[in-house]
Amino acid sequence: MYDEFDDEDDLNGLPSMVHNRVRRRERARSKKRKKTRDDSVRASRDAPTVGAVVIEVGPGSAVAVTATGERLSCVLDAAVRAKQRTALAVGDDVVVARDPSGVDIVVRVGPRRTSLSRLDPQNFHQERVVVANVDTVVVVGSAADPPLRPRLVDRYLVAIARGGAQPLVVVNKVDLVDGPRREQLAAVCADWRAVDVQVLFASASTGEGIEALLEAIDGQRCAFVGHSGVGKSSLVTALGSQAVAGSLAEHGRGRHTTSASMLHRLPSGAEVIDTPGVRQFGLFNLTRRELREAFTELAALAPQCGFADCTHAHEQDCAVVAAVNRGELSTARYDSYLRLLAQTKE
Ligand SMILES: Nc1nc2c(ncn2[C@@H]2O[C@H](COP(=O)(O)OP(=O)(O)O)[C@@H](O)[C@H]2O)c(=O)[nH]1
Ligand SMILES: [Mg+2]
Ligand SMILES: [Zn+2]
Repeated sequence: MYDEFDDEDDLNGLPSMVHNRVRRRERARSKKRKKTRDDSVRASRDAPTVGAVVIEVGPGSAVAVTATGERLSCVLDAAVRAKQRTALAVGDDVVVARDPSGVDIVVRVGPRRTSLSRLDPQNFHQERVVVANVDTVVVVGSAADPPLRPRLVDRYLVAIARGGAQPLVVVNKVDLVDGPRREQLAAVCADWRAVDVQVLFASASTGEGIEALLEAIDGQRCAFVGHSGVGKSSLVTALGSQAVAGSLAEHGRGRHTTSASMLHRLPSGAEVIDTPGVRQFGLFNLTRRELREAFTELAALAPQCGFADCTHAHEQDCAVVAAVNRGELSTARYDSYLRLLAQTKE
């Protein structure tokens, strides 16, 4: 379960200092939570309700926007709060009760079209939904500083396939690399293009690729995900997003590091959810079937394998292994597959 870190060498064990800091923060947060839990929020029965979309989530709270553009700072009903990590995410359609006391309360979360979820990095038995109801998940990597992590991209692609959204890979910071390095990166990206995943090269600094990115997400709601420091927030800004005023982020949190996912509306009409950078991205309860379905290039060969339930790992007469050996399948993708296979349940 721990080898989800794979090629992220620098992340192989978070330094304990960071761990402790995270724990201290969590403890402080849960104390705060306890304080508010007792005056348990319940909307009075006759409170009028309104539909809204969640644009930001905090501990026990959320900001949601109604169809008419009204921004509501909400608290969460006890039932929603109890399962907050899976029950509520940016992009969720919610019903907000407007209590006569002046408090807005999220009382229901609507069904999801799509979602993206991961293992909770603090608790490997817990799923955490990152975003809901997005059309496209944009997996951002960088050409350098930090270097591209193809195995992390592969894990995201599996998570996206499970959640039902479309994937798009963006390699940002191409201004930092020269021609030959660019060609190497293009060769790495060919693996994804070969399985029909669109890949764009971009630079939030020079503006390269920004038009193409705007076009690719035109009219959609999308989420930007990826490792910290790859330039997700910079890309969102380059796409023309104005900082969202009056949001949770203004209250005592850092401005330069994205600490919570937040939905922005672009001048083009597209909606973009900027998410905090991750250090790790693990898959929650991945099944072999989901894994097979996500690696479409392997699935296409499976009918030619000797065993109907071939896992393409150690079996005799495996068409996938044969294709890898002949150089017809990417060894990098096959390696990602094997690493994930080792983490599946059955
Ligand atoms: N050279 C270069 N630097 C960039 C580019 N995009 C972002 N950066 C820098 O990379 C750092 C991290 O960017 P940020 O947007 O905060 O990354 P995030 O953590 O993914 O949101 C910042 O110092 C940015 O100025 C780019 O296209 N080229
Ligand atoms: Mg950011
Ligand atoms: Zn096989």
